[in-house]
Amino acid sequence: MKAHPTWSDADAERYRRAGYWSGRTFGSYLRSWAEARPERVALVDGDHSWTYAELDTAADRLALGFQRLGIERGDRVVVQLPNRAEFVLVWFGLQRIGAVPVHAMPGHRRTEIEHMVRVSDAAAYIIPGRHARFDYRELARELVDDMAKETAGAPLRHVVVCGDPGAHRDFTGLEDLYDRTAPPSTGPTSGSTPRHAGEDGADSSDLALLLLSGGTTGLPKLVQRTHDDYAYNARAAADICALGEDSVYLAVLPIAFNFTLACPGVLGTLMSGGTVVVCPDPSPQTALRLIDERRVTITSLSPPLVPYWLEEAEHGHYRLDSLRILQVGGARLADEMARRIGPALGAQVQQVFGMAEGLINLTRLDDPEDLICTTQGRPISPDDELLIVDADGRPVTDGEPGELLTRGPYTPCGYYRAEAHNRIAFTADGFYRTGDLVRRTPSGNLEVVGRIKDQINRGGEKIAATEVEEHLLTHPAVTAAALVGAPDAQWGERPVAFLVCQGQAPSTRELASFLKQRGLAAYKTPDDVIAVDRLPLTAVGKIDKNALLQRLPRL
Ligand code: OOB
Repeated sequence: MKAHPTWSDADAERYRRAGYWSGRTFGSYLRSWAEARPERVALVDGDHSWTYAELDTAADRLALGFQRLGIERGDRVVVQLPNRAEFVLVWFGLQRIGAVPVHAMPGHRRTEIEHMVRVSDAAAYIIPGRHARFDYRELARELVDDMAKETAGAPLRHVVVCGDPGAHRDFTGLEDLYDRTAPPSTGPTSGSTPRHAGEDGADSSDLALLLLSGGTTGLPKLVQRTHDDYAYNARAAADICALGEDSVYLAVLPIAFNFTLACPGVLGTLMSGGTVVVCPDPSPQTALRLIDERRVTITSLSPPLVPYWLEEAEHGHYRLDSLRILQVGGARLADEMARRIGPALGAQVQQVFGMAEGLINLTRLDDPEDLICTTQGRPISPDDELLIVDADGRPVTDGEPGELLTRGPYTPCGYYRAEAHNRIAFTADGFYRTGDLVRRTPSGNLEVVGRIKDQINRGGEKIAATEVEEHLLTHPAVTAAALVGAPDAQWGERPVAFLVCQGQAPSTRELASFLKQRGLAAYKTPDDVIAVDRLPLTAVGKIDKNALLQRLPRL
């Protein structure tokens, strides 16, 4: 019996028969890639590189270490690593034993991590030591100690530090897990030794990873992705981008982000026999230098980074002629910005409208220029089903805007352990309600024209308004709160809090430090605070956020 809701048997059968679902796990994929091309370079990080054979061996050795810790098939492990080769090594090490990485972003803090650990009932939490002036060991320490004091629920059993565990003697260094005595892998036929344990134990319909959804109501939900669906996601995207052995993918955005990992990203590149280059920071200088030095052919960005890249490229310090595709997605790219990319970088822009929940839309490399610059692409699978509906759930006339609902071979039919929410987020016949307003153009490509979900998209980073509002309400001076997305030239939108207060309203800075104290990720902090006497309500008594948007000072 599966512990997670999934596709109907009939759909699963259809997707298998169509060849979308390969019946393979990521652990076994890596083994077969290593057999097919052992000496090719799979991964590059700074001066270090790993061939496919070395990546396979590293995954085996880490898998053994994880097993020694007591991590078993099906166990969930919260992974919060920045862009370093270790992300990829750890990810495949977990896959090899059938454990399930739960992807946290480097910017997440105590609130988000605790939520992910609790919902997934995680056996372990994997962190860097210090990174970007933040000590993740301190966060882990607090969490472990607080959870140990509780009588109900399982404690967090292990913290693994990719770096120095410091004074925390109960934490494990990733280095110590890495069993160098294990012989290099010799292929799947030697599968009786412990280092292969679990490799084939996992089933392709099992959970392969849990992704955090952008969230709309309450706390963010976890999206359950299986080996079958996620591998198809990566492969279908890789085919559309025509990836092959010569492809070199630069991972600029966090690898933990679905876009960077599998659209086609890291996994699509490895499936195609290409090379993944890890970019340690998203600054245009670092990224463009790596494109030059490593002859990068494809990379992905969120819209706010694009102008910085174009500006840096104009200096002409770098050879960028290897770059074929620049993917941009996560938030709406302005048409004008899209038009500037080709001439400035000499690369084809590809718009990507995707979601952790599944559906990915890509503009095609041979779409007319105008379509590429003005639409957000079309689905990657012939079996992605799309409905565009009005407020009553009725399909709109083609060309009219409406909410996008979707179902298909890589869009799971429910969130992890969220029965009540699933009944709202999915229709009775398993369509996911995206909350996005789209319009289908005559070409079949989609244009994202707005959103009906209560979410703020800050340049690709998603902020669930209600989650932040609940934190705001815990401030002693605040009696009512509403978070809205104000138009912003750089970020597309930025979070602004309207507060009704007793006495003096907190300043933006005070509020930022208050929310930091509460362990909320910094990107969710309101950029501005506006004190009001009361919040306007709609006819049905909900906070009228459109009316609040009208009250924003003009830019
Ligand atoms: C990606 O995934 P998430 O889960 O962080 O966010 C999904 C939401 C979408 O529902 C939509 O509201 C928005 O982000 N979005 C876009 C967009 N791409 C995503 N809105 C307008 N234009 C676009 N191009 O953001 C994601 C996942 C995989 C690939 C790319 C992006």
